[in-house]
Amino acid sequence: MFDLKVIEAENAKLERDLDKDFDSLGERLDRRGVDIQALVAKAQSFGVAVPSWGTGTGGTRFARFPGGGEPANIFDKLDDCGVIHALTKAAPSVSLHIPWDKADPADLRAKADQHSLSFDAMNSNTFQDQADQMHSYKFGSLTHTDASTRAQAVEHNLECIEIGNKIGSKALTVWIGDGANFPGQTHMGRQFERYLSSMKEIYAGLPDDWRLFSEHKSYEPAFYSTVVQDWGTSLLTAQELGDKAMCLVDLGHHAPNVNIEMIVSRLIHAGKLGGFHFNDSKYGDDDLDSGTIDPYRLFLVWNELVDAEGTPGLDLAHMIDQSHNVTDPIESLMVSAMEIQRAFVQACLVDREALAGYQSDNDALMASATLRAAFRTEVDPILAKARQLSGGAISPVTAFRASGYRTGVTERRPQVNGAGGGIV
Ligand code: LRH
Ligand code: MN
Ligand code: MN
Repeated sequence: MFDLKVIEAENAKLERDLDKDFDSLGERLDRRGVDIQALVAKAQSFGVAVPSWGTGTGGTRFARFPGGGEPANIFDKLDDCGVIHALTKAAPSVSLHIPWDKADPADLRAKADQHSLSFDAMNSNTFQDQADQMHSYKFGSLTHTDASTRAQAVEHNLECIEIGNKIGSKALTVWIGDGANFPGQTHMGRQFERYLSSMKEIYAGLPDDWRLFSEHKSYEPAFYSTVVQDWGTSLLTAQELGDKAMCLVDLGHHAPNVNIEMIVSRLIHAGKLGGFHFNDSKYGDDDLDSGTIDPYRLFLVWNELVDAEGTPGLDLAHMIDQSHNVTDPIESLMVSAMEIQRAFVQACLVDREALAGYQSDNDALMASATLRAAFRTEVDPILAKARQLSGGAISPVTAFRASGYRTGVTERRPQVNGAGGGIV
């Protein structure tokens, strides 16, 4: 178990410096007419869900190099998520992946309660075959040409809803790898129609207070065409299904240089933005830690979200979706949660009145400078103060390392063999 006393002990070493940094930032923000306490409250209100699958080393299709104390099952994963939240106070929920995390719902709830965690969207998996499965997804799942294979994939999604319902989740995220590797391999129109009709069956099984998220991705594992390849197809799907169907944007699921913040803006306009999978990427679906490659893009996405705050019906599910190959997953997830929180707080700093004025005056230089002024503001003391006030660690990574948690779980949990590929 994680020893919470370490937080107090580590915080005691950093408190004085934090107070000085906080006061000095407060003074500077005051000159800009910004109340630092209001920003602390904003930071404290922030939460992002941790992906259960992110707590283990992901690996690539070439290799997986597990670290010590890899979680052996969902209960270990929830223990790790508990540590992430205890230290950052920014990750109060977990997103499960079925069947990877399949377990007795009562046990899942009990373990989550132990760590004051809740469950965000459930994720179905019809992109892999499972050992006990009758029909293969090699040539597709919800869009397969064979009706029994489609029915099996629909049934799996309904089971995810059933499990989720028992543990307090309120959404199902559907991402499928269906597509084609060769021109001519599939009839793109008929394949999409099969997708819509399968999704309608899933939608019909959705409880009234649930939402169905469709997640797009441009390519991989299909390399010529993908059924739900972009936000256009995702939006068509959500519009055809009904009010409870929304689009989920995974930041890594776009071609390089795509203007993701504009996609966000369009989906908000359509009333169909449901949630995010946060991560960062350089080339494709790299699943790198949030804010490590292009923090300005993350900020620009948050700028759209903060701008749209208060839009009727806008209720976003914020989740991380990362894979960690060379870092301690707990540390990476903590840093990512804090980077996403940082982008949110920086976006709250945008002088929106001034920006609107520059936009209507066509003052491009000052409009862009207004955004950068917010992005360049060092908000570390705000984030650290928010954590401290919420009972978290001023410096989560330092406290985690001081806790000896990784050494403890390395001794307790079975050693994992690195042979074979990893989770995509
Ligand atoms: C697909 C994806 C999707 C899956 C997860 C493991 O690339 O982003 O969200 O559920 O990875
Ligand atoms: Mn994703
Ligand atoms: Mn992905």
